[in-house]
Amino acid sequence: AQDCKVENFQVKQDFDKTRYAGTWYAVGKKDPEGLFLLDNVVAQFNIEDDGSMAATAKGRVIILNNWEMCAHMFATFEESTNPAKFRMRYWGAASYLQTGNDEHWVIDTDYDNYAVHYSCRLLNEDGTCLDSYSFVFSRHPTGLRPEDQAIVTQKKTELCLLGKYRRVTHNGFCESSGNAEP
Ligand code: DAO
Repeated sequence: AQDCKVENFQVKQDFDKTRYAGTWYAVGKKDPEGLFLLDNVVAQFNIEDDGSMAATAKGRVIILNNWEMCAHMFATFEESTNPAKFRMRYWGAASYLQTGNDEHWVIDTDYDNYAVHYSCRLLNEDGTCLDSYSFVFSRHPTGLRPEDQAIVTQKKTELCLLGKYRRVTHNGFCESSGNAEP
């Protein structure tokens, strides 16, 4: 059944944050209102000494209408009763970057190749999502393996977001030195 109600979205069963740790390349993204991260998005998930999950991320952004830079972002994750549903507090290395506190759900992952993330920022009265964003992550900067693409398409469908994603390119913008960054 496909009622698009956020509370009915299935997330990864028995999510294991230890296996999730490490580098993930965003290869697809459904943007929220007022999108922030454009492309070259790479996230590094870590398990802290206290067992909590944290992340650093880089990505190309445009701030103040016209200034392009590589944003360095930090995030901490608050656990809930569901191991795949976190609350993510995030902020930038520089004060003019975006800060926020979003849902962070791991919809599906095989830990070794692909992951589908989802965040609803605002619900409609009927329980569907008014403002969401979602990342498709790959362990491989080149993209998803063909065998993972069908699974990811199925998950996009279950999130009622099929056709709303764009490809996230990686052209080394955040790897080369000399970018404007704090
Ligand atoms: O790009 O519009 C957007 C939404 C993304 C919010 C910024 C997230 C920064 C931290 C990312 C951690 C790993 C997902």
